[in-house]
Amino acid sequence: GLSQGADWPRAWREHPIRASYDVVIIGGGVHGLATAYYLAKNHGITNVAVLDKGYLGGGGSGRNTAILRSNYLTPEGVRFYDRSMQLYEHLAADLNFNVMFSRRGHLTLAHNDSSLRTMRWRAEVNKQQGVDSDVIDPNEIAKLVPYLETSPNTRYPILGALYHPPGGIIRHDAVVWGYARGADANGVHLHQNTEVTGIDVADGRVTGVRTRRGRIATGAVVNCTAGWSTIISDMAGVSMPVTTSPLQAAVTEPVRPFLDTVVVSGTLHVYVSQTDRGELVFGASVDPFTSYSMRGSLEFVEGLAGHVLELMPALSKMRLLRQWAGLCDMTPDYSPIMGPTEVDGFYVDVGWGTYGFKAGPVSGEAMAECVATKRTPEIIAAFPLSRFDAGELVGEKGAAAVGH
Ligand code: PYC
Repeated sequence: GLSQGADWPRAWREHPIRASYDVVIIGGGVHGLATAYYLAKNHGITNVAVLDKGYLGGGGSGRNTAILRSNYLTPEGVRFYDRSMQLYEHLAADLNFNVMFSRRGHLTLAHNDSSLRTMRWRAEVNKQQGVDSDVIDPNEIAKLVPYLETSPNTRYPILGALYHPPGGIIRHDAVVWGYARGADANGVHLHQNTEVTGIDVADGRVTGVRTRRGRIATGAVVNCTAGWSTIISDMAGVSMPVTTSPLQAAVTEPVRPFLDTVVVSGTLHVYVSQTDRGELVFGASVDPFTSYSMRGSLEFVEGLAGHVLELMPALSKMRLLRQWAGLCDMTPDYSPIMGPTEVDGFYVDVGWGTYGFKAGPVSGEAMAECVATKRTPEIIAAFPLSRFDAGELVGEKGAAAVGH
């Protein structure tokens, strides 16, 4: 079967590395590729290179659980993620690539009074920003997810849920491939296996990037990495309040479709959705330690299985097929760090915690505008690095899918 595709054209090309580029983007995940795509498409800046030390989409973009939503806690967060949802909605048409966007509703369960209060708070903030989101009761939840254990006699009874109808899932690899293909078609160079080893700064300005394949002269560098974001920023002499923790996930064998919403339980530290192929995709909270390790653990699957069965006892016979981990760069307020830095020409789009994938399109659009116009767009104005010194935090911990 696969040999039938032998003559298919490559989705993107390989080029020799140029001696200089107008913009060098470090990190070939959805953020880096989207930034390159919008630089070319929206601003006509095409002398752009995206560098990745591995392969495109091999980091967080290929390791997340592909959930999309905009039901955040702060007005700044809600507006930002809602713009991403709008871009995701039209992404297949924009990129002429099937990204399999599936809008199916997103439920965040509340098992105690304090989570119910936070859900009500989020619902009100969401509605004020025009985002469809409301608190519903266990009867309504049971209608949406018949296999969920909604009886009041369980260890963690479900008291209600934040229901966000626009939420859903998408094929995360397709998003990466679509942006890569679109960026390539617009003239951007994509360099895989090109690890960055240094960033040259002279008189407070970026002058170039050193890689294992040689030096590139440039006046603009965008750090779109996750996991290694502090290491890259340190190369430019910019330090950031970020710690890195693994987040583990797992997928089951495929079964007939029975779950057509995304279900999240913060108390039980689990979220689950069913893919179009029928697999159940599970995730949890970040591991309780900092590490660059992307190894899965038995402890994680044991905890996950126990928690999933509290929610859906009918799944007890299902078999897990795979588990994996990705790296999450956590900031003190659980919001990203975006925009220019004290080094002229060095921009950051980092610190995504567990929210990075869903922000890919809006981040790319905003970072491209920031680099092209040298002005910070309004939609990311709340997320500068300087906010930690100024004490102007944008607290989004209460909108985390699960407790961290
Ligand atoms: O914030 O929706 C979320 C999420 C899902 C998986 C990790 N974070």
